Amino acid sequence: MKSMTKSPLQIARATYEPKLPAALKGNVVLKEGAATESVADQADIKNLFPNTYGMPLVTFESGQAKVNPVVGVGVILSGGQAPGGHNVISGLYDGLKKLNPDNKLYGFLGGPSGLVDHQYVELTKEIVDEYRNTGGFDIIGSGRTKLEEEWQYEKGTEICRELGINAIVIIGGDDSNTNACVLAEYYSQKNSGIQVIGCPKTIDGDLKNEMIETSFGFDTACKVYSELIGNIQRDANSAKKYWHFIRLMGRSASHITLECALQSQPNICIVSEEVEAKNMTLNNVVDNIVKVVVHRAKHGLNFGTILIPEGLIEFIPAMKILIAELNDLLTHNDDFNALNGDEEKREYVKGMLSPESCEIFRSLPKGIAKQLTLDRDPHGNVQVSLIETEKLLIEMVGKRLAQLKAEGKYKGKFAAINHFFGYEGRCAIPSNFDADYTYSLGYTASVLISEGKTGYMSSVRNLTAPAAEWIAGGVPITMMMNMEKRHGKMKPVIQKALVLLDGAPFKYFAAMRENWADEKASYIYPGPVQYYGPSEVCDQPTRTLLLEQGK
Ligand code: FBP
Repeated sequence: MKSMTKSPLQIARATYEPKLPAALKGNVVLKEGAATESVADQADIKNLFPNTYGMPLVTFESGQAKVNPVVGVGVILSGGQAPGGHNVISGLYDGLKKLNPDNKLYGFLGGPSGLVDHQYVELTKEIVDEYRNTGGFDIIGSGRTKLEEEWQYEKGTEICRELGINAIVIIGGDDSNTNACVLAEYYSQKNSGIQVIGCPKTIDGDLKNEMIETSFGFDTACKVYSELIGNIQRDANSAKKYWHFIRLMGRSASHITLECALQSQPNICIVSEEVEAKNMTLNNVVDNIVKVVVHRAKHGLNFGTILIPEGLIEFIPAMKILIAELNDLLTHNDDFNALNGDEEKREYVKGMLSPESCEIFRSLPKGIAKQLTLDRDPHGNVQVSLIETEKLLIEMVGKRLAQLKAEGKYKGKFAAINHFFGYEGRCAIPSNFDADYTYSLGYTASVLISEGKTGYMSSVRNLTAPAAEWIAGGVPITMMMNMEKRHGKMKPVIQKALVLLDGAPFKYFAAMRENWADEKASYIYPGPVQYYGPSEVCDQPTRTLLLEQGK
Protein backbone atom coordinates (compact mmCIF):
# COMPACT_ATOMS: atom_id res chain seq x y z
CA MET A 1 0.00 0.00 0.00
CA LYS A 2 1.23 3.53 -0.87
CA SER A 3 2.09 5.70 2.13
CA MET A 4 -0.45 8.46 2.76
CA THR A 5 0.21 12.14 3.48
CA LYS A 6 -3.45 13.14 3.63
CA SER A 7 -6.70 11.38 4.50
CA PRO A 8 -9.32 10.94 1.75
CA LEU A 9 -11.48 13.54 3.56
CA GLN A 10 -8.59 16.04 3.64
CA ILE A 11 -8.11 15.59 -0.10
CA ALA A 12 -11.82 15.97 -0.81
CA ARG A 13 -12.18 19.03 1.43
CA ALA A 14 -9.35 20.85 -0.35
CA THR A 15 -11.64 21.21 -3.36
CA TYR A 16 -14.74 22.34 -1.41
CA GLU A 17 -15.92 25.75 -2.63
CA PRO A 18 -17.36 27.73 0.29
CA LYS A 19 -20.70 29.42 -0.31
CA LEU A 20 -20.78 33.24 -0.36
CA PRO A 21 -23.67 35.69 0.16
CA ALA A 22 -25.08 36.63 -3.28
CA ALA A 23 -24.21 40.31 -2.71
CA LEU A 24 -20.49 39.50 -2.52
CA LYS A 25 -20.32 37.47 -5.71
CA GLY A 26 -20.00 40.37 -8.15
CA ASN A 27 -19.10 44.04 -7.72
CA VAL A 28 -20.10 45.52 -4.42
CA VAL A 29 -21.49 48.85 -3.25
CA LEU A 30 -21.49 50.01 0.39
CA LYS A 31 -24.68 51.20 2.11
CA GLU A 32 -24.36 53.22 5.29
CA GLY A 33 -26.91 52.64 8.05
CA ALA A 34 -27.62 54.43 11.29
CA ALA A 35 -24.93 55.91 13.55
CA THR A 36 -24.10 53.71 16.55
CA GLU A 37 -23.54 53.99 20.31
CA SER A 38 -21.66 51.70 22.66
CA VAL A 39 -23.74 49.13 24.59
CA ALA A 40 -22.98 50.90 27.89
CA ASP A 41 -20.76 53.58 29.42
CA GLN A 42 -21.26 55.78 26.33
CA ALA A 43 -19.54 58.87 27.72
CA ASP A 44 -16.40 56.95 28.78
CA ILE A 45 -16.14 55.01 25.52
CA LYS A 46 -16.71 58.12 23.41
CA ASN A 47 -14.01 59.89 25.34
CA LEU A 48 -11.53 57.04 24.91
CA PHE A 49 -12.29 56.49 21.20
CA PRO A 50 -12.91 60.00 19.80
CA ASN A 51 -11.97 58.99 16.23
CA THR A 52 -13.80 55.67 15.93
CA TYR A 53 -16.86 56.19 18.15
CA GLY A 54 -20.38 56.48 16.71
CA MET A 55 -19.58 55.34 13.15
CA PRO A 56 -22.52 53.93 11.15
CA LEU A 57 -23.35 50.29 10.48
CA VAL A 58 -22.54 49.31 6.90
CA THR A 59 -23.87 46.61 4.56
CA PHE A 60 -22.80 45.51 1.09
CA GLU A 61 -25.02 45.16 -1.94
CA SER A 62 -24.39 44.31 -5.60
CA GLY A 63 -23.06 47.37 -7.45
CA GLN A 64 -20.99 48.72 -10.34
CA ALA A 65 -17.41 47.75 -11.13
CA LYS A 66 -14.77 50.25 -10.01
CA VAL A 67 -11.00 50.62 -10.01
CA ASN A 68 -9.39 49.64 -6.74
CA PRO A 69 -5.91 50.88 -5.88
CA VAL A 70 -3.31 48.30 -4.80
CA VAL A 71 -3.26 47.56 -1.06
CA GLY A 72 -1.12 45.54 1.31
CA VAL A 73 -2.85 43.73 4.18
CA GLY A 74 -1.48 41.98 7.27
CA VAL A 75 -3.51 39.30 9.04
CA ILE A 76 -3.22 38.06 12.65
CA LEU A 77 -4.78 35.00 14.28
CA SER A 78 -5.28 35.76 17.96
CA GLY A 79 -6.22 33.67 21.01
CA GLY A 80 -7.53 30.11 21.12
CA GLN A 81 -7.92 28.08 17.95
CA ALA A 82 -11.38 27.86 16.35
CA PRO A 83 -12.41 25.83 13.29
CA GLY A 84 -12.50 28.04 10.20
CA GLY A 85 -9.59 30.41 10.86
CA HIS A 86 -7.86 29.22 7.70
CA ASN A 87 -10.97 29.97 5.67
CA VAL A 88 -11.12 33.54 6.97
CA ILE A 89 -7.64 33.89 5.52
CA SER A 90 -8.55 32.23 2.22
CA GLY A 91 -11.69 34.41 1.90
CA LEU A 92 -9.60 37.49 2.66
CA TYR A 93 -6.96 36.42 0.13
CA ASP A 94 -9.50 35.70 -2.63
CA GLY A 95 -11.38 38.95 -1.92
CA LEU A 96 -8.18 41.01 -2.08
CA LYS A 97 -7.03 39.36 -5.31
CA LYS A 98 -10.43 39.92 -6.89
CA LEU A 99 -10.32 43.62 -5.96
CA ASN A 100 -6.88 43.96 -7.50
CA PRO A 101 -4.60 41.06 -8.49
CA ASP A 102 -1.58 43.06 -7.31
CA ASN A 103 -2.85 43.26 -3.71
CA LYS A 104 -0.63 41.49 -1.19
CA LEU A 105 -1.46 39.58 1.98
CA TYR A 106 1.05 39.06 4.80
CA GLY A 107 0.51 36.82 7.82
CA PHE A 108 2.01 37.91 11.15
CA LEU A 109 3.36 34.85 12.92
CA GLY A 110 2.38 33.57 16.37
CA GLY A 111 -0.43 36.06 17.08
CA PRO A 112 -0.25 39.80 17.85
CA SER A 113 3.41 39.44 18.90
CA GLY A 114 4.26 38.82 15.21
CA LEU A 115 3.27 42.41 14.45
CA VAL A 116 5.40 43.78 17.26
CA ASP A 117 8.41 41.51 16.67
CA HIS A 118 8.20 41.82 12.87
CA GLN A 119 7.73 38.09 12.32
CA TYR A 120 5.75 37.57 9.12
CA VAL A 121 5.33 35.60 5.92
CA GLU A 122 3.84 36.65 2.61
CA LEU A 123 0.77 34.47 2.00
CA THR A 124 1.00 33.25 -1.56
CA LYS A 125 -1.56 31.25 -3.55
CA GLU A 126 0.43 28.04 -2.91
CA ILE A 127 0.35 28.56 0.87
CA VAL A 128 -3.31 29.58 1.01
CA ASP A 129 -4.41 26.68 -1.23
CA GLU A 130 -2.73 24.21 1.10
CA TYR A 131 -4.93 25.35 4.03
CA ARG A 132 -8.37 25.86 2.44
CA ASN A 133 -11.22 24.31 4.48
CA THR A 134 -8.84 22.86 7.07
CA GLY A 135 -9.02 23.17 10.87
CA GLY A 136 -6.30 24.70 13.04
CA PHE A 137 -4.40 27.98 13.03
CA ASP A 138 -1.09 26.50 11.91
CA ILE A 139 -0.90 28.51 8.68
CA ILE A 140 0.60 31.40 10.69
CA GLY A 141 0.08 30.34 14.33
CA SER A 142 -1.70 32.24 17.09
CA GLY A 143 -0.90 33.86 20.45
CA ARG A 144 -2.46 35.81 23.33
CA THR A 145 -0.12 38.84 23.54
CA LYS A 146 -2.14 41.91 24.50
CA LEU A 147 -1.48 45.01 22.41
CA GLU A 148 -1.79 47.83 24.89
CA GLU A 149 1.38 49.89 24.88
CA GLU A 150 2.27 52.71 22.56
CA TRP A 151 5.67 51.21 21.70
CA GLN A 152 3.88 48.06 20.44
CA TYR A 153 1.65 50.13 18.16
CA GLU A 154 4.70 52.00 16.88
CA LYS A 155 6.54 48.76 16.13
CA GLY A 156 3.41 47.84 14.16
CA THR A 157 3.58 51.08 12.19
CA GLU A 158 7.25 50.43 11.40
CA ILE A 159 6.64 47.02 9.84
CA CYS A 160 3.50 48.18 8.01
CA ARG A 161 5.53 51.02 6.41
CA GLU A 162 8.31 48.60 5.49
CA LEU A 163 5.94 46.12 3.82
CA GLY A 164 3.51 48.64 2.36
CA ILE A 165 0.66 47.41 4.57
CA ASN A 166 -2.43 49.66 4.64
CA ALA A 167 -4.65 47.45 6.77
CA ILE A 168 -4.43 44.85 9.53
CA VAL A 169 -7.09 42.16 10.05
CA ILE A 170 -7.26 40.73 13.58
CA ILE A 171 -9.11 37.42 13.83
CA GLY A 172 -9.96 36.96 17.49
CA GLY A 173 -12.38 36.82 20.41
CA ASP A 174 -13.62 39.63 22.63
CA ASP A 175 -10.20 40.46 24.08
CA SER A 176 -8.46 40.39 20.69
CA ASN A 177 -11.12 42.54 19.06
CA THR A 178 -10.76 44.95 21.98
CA ASN A 179 -7.09 45.07 20.90
CA ALA A 180 -8.24 45.72 17.32
CA CYS A 181 -10.43 48.60 18.45
CA VAL A 182 -7.66 50.24 20.51
CA LEU A 183 -5.22 49.86 17.62
CA ALA A 184 -7.69 51.32 15.11
CA GLU A 185 -8.22 54.35 17.34
CA TYR A 186 -4.48 54.86 17.81
CA TYR A 187 -3.70 54.64 14.07
CA SER A 188 -6.60 57.02 13.25
CA GLN A 189 -5.44 59.48 15.85
CA LYS A 190 -1.90 59.41 14.43
CA ASN A 191 -3.18 59.63 10.86
CA SER A 192 -0.91 56.72 10.07
CA GLY A 193 -3.06 55.47 7.19
CA ILE A 194 -3.32 51.97 8.68
CA GLN A 195 -6.83 50.55 8.90
CA VAL A 196 -7.75 47.82 11.41
CA ILE A 197 -10.58 45.32 10.88
CA GLY A 198 -11.71 42.60 13.33
CA CYS A 199 -13.25 39.15 12.72
CA PRO A 200 -15.42 37.39 15.34
CA LYS A 201 -13.69 34.17 16.38
CA THR A 202 -14.14 31.93 19.42
CA ILE A 203 -15.54 28.49 20.01
CA ASP A 204 -16.98 29.94 23.26
CA GLY A 205 -19.78 31.66 21.32
CA ASP A 206 -19.69 34.66 23.64
CA LEU A 207 -18.73 37.26 21.06
CA LYS A 208 -22.16 37.97 19.68
CA ASN A 209 -24.77 40.70 19.59
CA GLU A 210 -27.50 42.03 17.34
CA MET A 211 -25.08 42.40 14.42
CA ILE A 212 -22.77 39.44 15.11
CA GLU A 213 -25.12 36.47 15.28
CA THR A 214 -22.43 33.99 16.27
CA SER A 215 -18.66 33.74 16.45
CA PHE A 216 -17.05 31.26 14.10
CA GLY A 217 -15.88 27.89 15.38
CA PHE A 218 -18.76 27.52 17.85
CA ASP A 219 -20.73 25.45 15.33
CA THR A 220 -18.02 22.88 14.59
CA ALA A 221 -16.68 22.63 18.15
CA CYS A 222 -20.17 22.00 19.59
CA LYS A 223 -20.91 19.39 16.94
CA VAL A 224 -17.67 17.54 17.75
CA TYR A 225 -18.34 17.61 21.52
CA SER A 226 -21.97 16.58 20.99
CA GLU A 227 -20.85 13.58 18.98
CA LEU A 228 -18.56 12.53 21.85
CA ILE A 229 -21.29 13.10 24.46
CA GLY A 230 -23.75 11.07 22.36
CA ASN A 231 -21.22 8.23 22.12
CA ILE A 232 -20.71 8.32 25.89
CA GLN A 233 -24.47 8.28 26.45
CA ARG A 234 -24.84 5.22 24.25
CA ASP A 235 -22.10 3.53 26.25
CA ALA A 236 -23.69 4.57 29.56
CA ASN A 237 -27.03 3.24 28.38
CA SER A 238 -25.40 -0.03 27.35
CA ALA A 239 -23.02 -0.65 30.28
CA LYS A 240 -25.34 0.98 32.85
CA LYS A 241 -22.59 1.44 35.41
CA TYR A 242 -21.10 4.94 35.30
CA TRP A 243 -22.08 8.52 35.88
CA HIS A 244 -20.07 10.59 33.39
CA PHE A 245 -19.13 14.10 34.55
CA ILE A 246 -18.24 15.99 31.38
CA ARG A 247 -16.69 19.45 31.58
CA LEU A 248 -16.84 21.49 28.40
CA MET A 249 -14.68 24.41 27.31
CA GLY A 250 -16.01 27.92 27.37
CA ARG A 251 -13.96 30.20 29.59
CA SER A 252 -16.88 32.23 30.83
CA ALA A 253 -20.28 31.81 29.19
CA SER A 254 -22.09 28.44 29.08
CA HIS A 255 -23.09 28.61 25.40
CA ILE A 256 -21.07 25.52 24.45
CA THR A 257 -22.51 23.45 27.31
CA LEU A 258 -26.07 24.57 26.56
CA GLU A 259 -25.71 23.91 22.82
CA CYS A 260 -24.28 20.43 23.50
CA ALA A 261 -27.21 19.75 25.86
CA LEU A 262 -29.67 20.82 23.16
CA GLN A 263 -27.96 18.47 20.72
CA SER A 264 -27.54 15.44 23.01
CA GLN A 265 -30.14 15.74 25.83
CA PRO A 266 -28.05 14.64 28.84
CA ASN A 267 -29.56 13.86 32.27
CA ILE A 268 -28.14 17.03 33.82
CA CYS A 269 -26.69 20.21 32.38
CA ILE A 270 -25.42 23.02 34.58
CA VAL A 271 -25.68 26.55 33.18
CA SER A 272 -23.36 28.95 35.03
CA GLU A 273 -25.51 32.00 34.32
CA GLU A 274 -28.46 30.31 36.10
CA VAL A 275 -26.27 29.36 39.06
CA GLU A 276 -25.28 33.01 39.41
CA ALA A 277 -28.81 34.37 38.92
CA LYS A 278 -30.16 32.03 41.61
CA ASN A 279 -27.27 32.96 43.90
CA MET A 280 -26.41 29.28 44.33
CA THR A 281 -23.57 27.91 46.40
CA LEU A 282 -21.37 24.99 45.42
CA ASN A 283 -23.41 22.87 47.85
CA ASN A 284 -26.65 23.84 46.07
CA VAL A 285 -25.14 22.71 42.75
CA VAL A 286 -24.10 19.41 44.36
CA ASP A 287 -27.57 18.91 45.95
CA ASN A 288 -29.24 19.33 42.56
CA ILE A 289 -27.01 16.65 41.05
CA VAL A 290 -27.54 14.33 44.03
CA LYS A 291 -31.33 14.62 43.69
CA VAL A 292 -31.20 13.28 40.13
CA VAL A 293 -28.68 10.54 40.97
CA VAL A 294 -30.88 9.35 43.86
CA HIS A 295 -34.05 9.47 41.74
CA ARG A 296 -32.54 7.45 38.92
CA ALA A 297 -31.04 4.96 41.42
CA LYS A 298 -34.55 4.31 42.78
CA HIS A 299 -35.42 3.09 39.28
CA GLY A 300 -32.31 0.91 39.18
CA LEU A 301 -30.43 3.35 36.92
CA ASN A 302 -27.00 3.97 38.40
CA PHE A 303 -25.69 5.82 35.41
CA GLY A 304 -26.10 9.06 33.53
CA THR A 305 -24.45 12.12 32.02
CA ILE A 306 -23.78 15.56 33.48
CA LEU A 307 -22.53 18.50 31.45
CA ILE A 308 -20.51 21.11 33.34
CA PRO A 309 -19.42 24.45 31.87
CA GLU A 310 -15.75 25.23 32.27
CA GLY A 311 -16.53 28.67 33.69
CA LEU A 312 -18.86 27.38 36.46
CA ILE A 313 -16.53 28.14 39.32
CA GLU A 314 -16.41 31.86 38.46
CA PHE A 315 -20.21 32.13 38.44
CA ILE A 316 -20.82 30.82 41.95
CA PRO A 317 -21.25 34.20 43.66
CA ALA A 318 -19.02 33.50 46.66
CA MET A 319 -16.35 31.97 44.42
CA LYS A 320 -16.56 34.96 42.12
CA ILE A 321 -15.69 37.27 45.00
CA LEU A 322 -12.82 34.98 45.99
CA ILE A 323 -11.48 34.92 42.41
CA ALA A 324 -11.79 38.72 42.09
CA GLU A 325 -9.81 39.11 45.32
CA LEU A 326 -7.20 36.66 44.03
CA ASN A 327 -6.98 38.54 40.70
CA ASP A 328 -6.31 41.82 42.47
CA LEU A 329 -3.92 40.19 44.92
CA LEU A 330 -1.85 38.14 42.49
CA THR A 331 -1.51 40.53 39.54
CA HIS A 332 2.13 41.56 39.25
CA ASN A 333 2.70 40.41 42.87
CA ASP A 334 6.47 39.91 43.17
CA ASP A 335 6.24 38.87 46.84
CA PHE A 336 3.92 35.99 45.95
CA ASN A 337 5.99 35.01 42.92
CA ALA A 338 9.17 34.92 44.99
CA LEU A 339 7.71 32.34 47.42
CA ASN A 340 8.80 28.74 47.09
CA GLY A 341 6.48 25.82 47.52
CA ASP A 342 2.71 25.38 47.53
CA GLU A 343 2.29 25.52 51.30
CA GLU A 344 4.04 28.89 51.64
CA LYS A 345 1.97 30.33 48.80
CA ARG A 346 -1.24 28.96 50.34
CA GLU A 347 -0.46 30.53 53.70
CA TYR A 348 0.42 33.89 52.08
CA VAL A 349 -2.88 33.95 50.15
CA LYS A 350 -4.90 32.98 53.25
CA GLY A 351 -3.33 35.85 55.15
CA MET A 352 -4.32 38.42 52.50
CA LEU A 353 -7.94 37.40 51.71
CA SER A 354 -11.07 38.80 53.36
CA PRO A 355 -12.39 36.49 56.14
CA GLU A 356 -15.33 35.28 53.96
CA SER A 357 -13.13 34.47 50.95
CA CYS A 358 -10.50 32.91 53.19
CA GLU A 359 -13.15 30.57 54.59
CA ILE A 360 -14.12 29.42 51.09
CA PHE A 361 -10.49 29.13 49.99
CA ARG A 362 -9.80 26.88 53.00
CA SER A 363 -12.87 24.73 52.35
CA LEU A 364 -11.78 23.84 48.80
CA PRO A 365 -9.72 20.71 48.12
CA LYS A 366 -6.08 21.87 48.12
CA GLY A 367 -5.57 21.00 44.45
CA ILE A 368 -8.48 23.19 43.34
CA ALA A 369 -7.41 26.05 45.64
CA LYS A 370 -3.95 25.89 44.09
CA GLN A 371 -5.38 25.94 40.57
CA LEU A 372 -7.13 29.21 41.44
CA THR A 373 -3.79 30.86 42.24
CA LEU A 374 -1.99 29.80 39.05
CA ASP A 375 -0.86 32.34 36.43
CA ARG A 376 -3.50 34.56 34.83
CA ASP A 377 -3.57 34.88 31.04
CA PRO A 378 -2.21 38.14 29.56
CA HIS A 379 -5.74 39.60 29.74
CA GLY A 380 -5.96 38.99 33.52
CA ASN A 381 -8.32 35.99 33.31
CA VAL A 382 -8.05 32.93 35.55
CA GLN A 383 -7.18 30.00 33.29
CA VAL A 384 -10.35 28.06 34.00
CA SER A 385 -9.40 25.33 31.56
CA LEU A 386 -6.85 24.25 34.22
CA ILE A 387 -9.45 23.99 37.01
CA GLU A 388 -10.85 20.49 37.25
CA THR A 389 -14.39 21.32 38.37
CA GLU A 390 -15.67 17.94 37.20
CA LYS A 391 -13.38 16.18 39.70
CA LEU A 392 -14.42 18.57 42.47
CA LEU A 393 -18.09 17.80 41.80
CA ILE A 394 -17.49 14.03 41.68
CA GLU A 395 -15.78 14.24 45.07
CA MET A 396 -18.53 16.34 46.63
CA VAL A 397 -21.41 14.31 45.12
CA GLY A 398 -19.72 11.08 46.27
CA LYS A 399 -19.45 12.38 49.85
CA ARG A 400 -23.07 13.51 49.94
CA LEU A 401 -24.29 10.16 48.58
CA ALA A 402 -22.24 8.31 51.19
CA GLN A 403 -23.98 10.37 53.91
CA LEU A 404 -27.40 9.60 52.42
CA LYS A 405 -26.50 5.90 52.25
CA ALA A 406 -25.52 5.95 55.93
CA GLU A 407 -28.90 7.51 56.70
CA GLY A 408 -30.64 4.82 54.64
CA LYS A 409 -31.90 7.34 52.08
CA TYR A 410 -29.93 6.07 49.09
CA LYS A 411 -29.34 2.48 48.07
CA GLY A 412 -27.71 2.91 44.68
CA LYS A 413 -24.12 2.49 43.49
CA PHE A 414 -22.15 5.56 42.48
CA ALA A 415 -19.17 5.16 40.16
CA ALA A 416 -18.12 8.24 38.22
CA ILE A 417 -15.83 8.98 35.30
CA ASN A 418 -14.56 12.47 34.49
CA HIS A 419 -14.02 13.96 31.03
CA PHE A 420 -12.92 17.34 29.73
CA PHE A 421 -13.69 18.23 26.12
CA GLY A 422 -12.03 21.31 24.71
CA TYR A 423 -8.97 20.68 22.62
CA GLU A 424 -10.76 17.81 20.85
CA GLY A 425 -12.95 20.27 18.95
CA ARG A 426 -11.00 23.49 18.58
CA CYS A 427 -9.11 22.42 15.46
CA ALA A 428 -11.62 20.09 13.83
CA ILE A 429 -12.17 20.34 10.07
CA PRO A 430 -14.74 23.17 9.88
CA SER A 431 -18.35 22.13 9.32
CA ASN A 432 -19.97 23.37 6.11
CA PHE A 433 -21.55 26.17 8.15
CA ASP A 434 -18.20 27.31 9.59
CA ALA A 435 -16.37 26.82 6.27
CA ASP A 436 -18.91 29.06 4.48
CA TYR A 437 -19.30 31.57 7.32
CA THR A 438 -15.56 32.09 7.81
CA TYR A 439 -14.85 32.39 4.10
CA SER A 440 -17.61 35.03 3.90
CA LEU A 441 -16.20 36.88 6.95
CA GLY A 442 -12.73 37.01 5.37
CA TYR A 443 -14.13 38.12 2.02
CA THR A 444 -16.21 40.81 3.76
CA ALA A 445 -13.07 42.06 5.54
CA SER A 446 -11.40 42.59 2.14
CA VAL A 447 -14.35 44.75 1.02
CA LEU A 448 -14.31 46.77 4.27
CA ILE A 449 -10.63 47.46 3.60
CA SER A 450 -11.24 48.52 -0.01
CA GLU A 451 -13.96 50.89 1.27
CA GLY A 452 -11.41 52.55 3.58
CA LYS A 453 -13.07 51.42 6.83
CA THR A 454 -11.26 51.10 10.14
CA GLY A 455 -12.38 50.06 13.64
CA TYR A 456 -15.03 47.78 12.10
CA MET A 457 -15.74 44.12 12.69
CA SER A 458 -16.60 42.02 9.67
CA SER A 459 -20.25 40.98 10.00
CA VAL A 460 -22.26 38.31 8.15
CA ARG A 461 -25.90 37.98 9.26
CA ASN A 462 -29.17 36.14 8.54
CA LEU A 463 -27.28 32.92 9.16
CA THR A 464 -30.20 30.51 9.43
CA ALA A 465 -31.15 31.32 5.82
CA PRO A 466 -29.26 29.75 2.88
CA ALA A 467 -25.79 31.32 2.44
CA ALA A 468 -26.86 33.18 -0.73
CA GLU A 469 -29.24 35.25 1.45
CA TRP A 470 -26.67 36.11 4.13
CA ILE A 471 -26.15 39.85 4.73
CA ALA A 472 -22.53 41.03 4.67
CA GLY A 473 -21.24 44.28 6.14
CA GLY A 474 -19.42 45.85 9.06
CA VAL A 475 -20.13 46.88 12.66
CA PRO A 476 -18.12 49.57 14.49
CA ILE A 477 -16.31 47.73 17.29
CA THR A 478 -16.88 50.63 19.71
CA MET A 479 -20.59 49.70 19.52
CA MET A 480 -19.83 46.49 21.47
CA MET A 481 -17.75 48.08 24.22
CA ASN A 482 -18.24 48.87 27.89
CA MET A 483 -16.00 49.54 30.90
CA GLU A 484 -14.88 46.58 33.06
CA LYS A 485 -12.32 46.00 35.79
CA ARG A 486 -9.17 44.24 34.50
CA HIS A 487 -5.94 43.80 36.47
CA GLY A 488 -7.57 45.96 39.15
CA LYS A 489 -8.26 48.92 36.76
CA MET A 490 -11.32 50.03 34.75
CA LYS A 491 -10.67 49.32 31.04
CA PRO A 492 -12.73 49.58 27.83
CA VAL A 493 -13.53 46.04 26.65
CA ILE A 494 -16.03 44.29 24.40
CA GLN A 495 -18.98 43.14 26.48
CA LYS A 496 -19.15 39.34 26.70
CA ALA A 497 -22.45 37.79 25.61
CA LEU A 498 -23.54 35.40 28.34
CA VAL A 499 -26.39 32.88 28.12
CA LEU A 500 -29.63 34.84 28.49
CA LEU A 501 -32.01 33.13 30.89
CA ASP A 502 -34.96 34.68 29.07
CA GLY A 503 -33.54 33.72 25.67
CA ALA A 504 -35.13 30.97 23.56
CA PRO A 505 -32.27 28.39 23.86
CA PHE A 506 -32.26 28.43 27.68
CA LYS A 507 -36.06 28.52 27.89
CA TYR A 508 -36.33 25.46 25.66
CA PHE A 509 -33.75 23.65 27.79
CA ALA A 510 -35.48 24.65 31.05
CA ALA A 511 -38.79 23.31 29.72
CA MET A 512 -37.24 19.97 28.77
CA ARG A 513 -34.68 19.24 31.47
CA GLU A 514 -36.95 17.37 33.90
CA ASN A 515 -37.81 14.88 31.18
CA TRP A 516 -34.13 14.40 30.38
CA ALA A 517 -33.26 13.86 34.06
CA ASP A 518 -35.81 11.23 35.03
CA GLU A 519 -35.82 7.47 34.61
CA LYS A 520 -37.13 7.62 31.06
CA ALA A 521 -34.44 10.05 29.80
CA SER A 522 -34.22 10.74 26.09
CA TYR A 523 -30.62 10.74 24.97
CA ILE A 524 -29.84 11.88 21.44
CA TYR A 525 -26.84 10.48 19.59
CA PRO A 526 -25.87 13.20 17.09
CA GLY A 527 -23.07 11.27 15.34
CA PRO A 528 -20.04 12.88 13.64
CA VAL A 529 -19.99 16.14 11.68
CA GLN A 530 -21.05 15.37 8.10
CA TYR A 531 -19.49 17.27 5.21
CA TYR A 532 -21.34 15.66 2.32
CA GLY A 533 -24.92 14.50 1.97
CA PRO A 534 -28.43 15.88 2.34
CA SER A 535 -28.56 19.52 3.43
CA GLU A 536 -30.53 18.70 6.63
CA VAL A 537 -27.61 16.49 7.67
CA CYS A 538 -24.62 18.60 6.67
CA ASP A 539 -25.65 22.27 6.46
CA GLN A 540 -27.60 22.79 9.69
CA PRO A 541 -26.51 25.67 11.96
CA THR A 542 -26.48 25.22 15.74
CA ARG A 543 -29.68 24.65 17.74
CA THR A 544 -28.83 27.87 19.60
CA LEU A 545 -28.93 29.92 16.40
CA LEU A 546 -32.11 28.21 15.19
CA LEU A 547 -33.92 28.80 18.49
CA GLU A 548 -32.65 32.39 18.74
CA GLN A 549 -34.03 33.09 15.29
CA GLY A 550 -37.35 31.40 16.05
CA LYS A 551 -36.74 28.46 13.69
P1 FBP B 1 -10.64 32.36 22.80
O1 FBP B 1 -11.66 33.11 23.60
O2 FBP B 1 -9.35 33.05 22.65
O3 FBP B 1 -11.20 31.95 21.47
O4 FBP B 1 -10.29 31.00 23.53
C1 FBP B 1 -11.27 30.16 23.99
C2 FBP B 1 -10.73 28.98 24.73
O5 FBP B 1 -10.73 27.83 23.91
C3 FBP B 1 -11.57 28.75 25.99
O6 FBP B 1 -12.68 27.94 25.71
C4 FBP B 1 -10.56 28.13 26.93
O7 FBP B 1 -10.87 28.41 28.27
C5 FBP B 1 -9.28 28.79 26.55
O8 FBP B 1 -9.41 29.17 25.20
C6 FBP B 1 -8.11 27.87 26.71
O9 FBP B 1 -6.95 28.58 26.54
P2 FBP B 1 -5.61 28.00 25.92
O10 FBP B 1 -5.75 28.11 24.45
O11 FBP B 1 -4.57 28.94 26.43
O12 FBP B 1 -5.48 26.61 26.37
